[in-house]
Amino acid sequence: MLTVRLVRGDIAAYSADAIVNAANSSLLGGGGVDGAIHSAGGPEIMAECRRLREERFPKGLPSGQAVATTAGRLPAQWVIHTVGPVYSPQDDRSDVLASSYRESLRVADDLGARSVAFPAISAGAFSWPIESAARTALETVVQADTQVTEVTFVLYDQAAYRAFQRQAQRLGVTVE
Ligand code: AR6
Repeated sequence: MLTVRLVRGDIAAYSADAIVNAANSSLLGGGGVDGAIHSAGGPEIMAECRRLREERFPKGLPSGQAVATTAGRLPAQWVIHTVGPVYSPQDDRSDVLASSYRESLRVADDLGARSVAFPAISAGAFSWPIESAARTALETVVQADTQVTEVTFVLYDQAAYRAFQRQAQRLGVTVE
């Protein structure tokens, strides 16, 4: 049974078995969630990201996929890095966005993580409209086949928090 929670705040400060980073294909850092995670988590996370690039993803992590590293100094045990799609009004990339959530949960299952915190993937620098981002996020996690028992969406601002509340209500998803 999956419990879904909505909270406002900084995901880097959130305590869960695993937190999800809205990364880019380079895995070598950026702004938004990515910047917050690397700056609070310390250099160990980046060192592991560099190794991943050298050993497993020489061309970068494709969008819709996910990979885990240590969480360094963060309260979480692991960071799961996923690359969401850049929003395009001409091209429906919702399946790639859904895949980022599903693949992150699959990696969480491999780690044995039971609680996972997600940001609103693609809804910042990648320009995904927040209502649509929230709908895909919620519907994908509730339909996922996973051993994870707690998913928390950590939303940075009130607008995102409200959008997740509205979409949960529309989809009939109970949130705490
Ligand atoms: N905690 C929780 N949510 C946050 C935080 C935080 N500390 N900071 C921002 N958000 P974004 P993307 C919200 O841009 O759209 C990076 O440079 C933000 O308001 O972090 O997937 C990467 O390196 C928005 O609602 O991720 C990539 O290049 C949501 O989190 C690129 O941005 C996602 O915003 C990825 O873009």
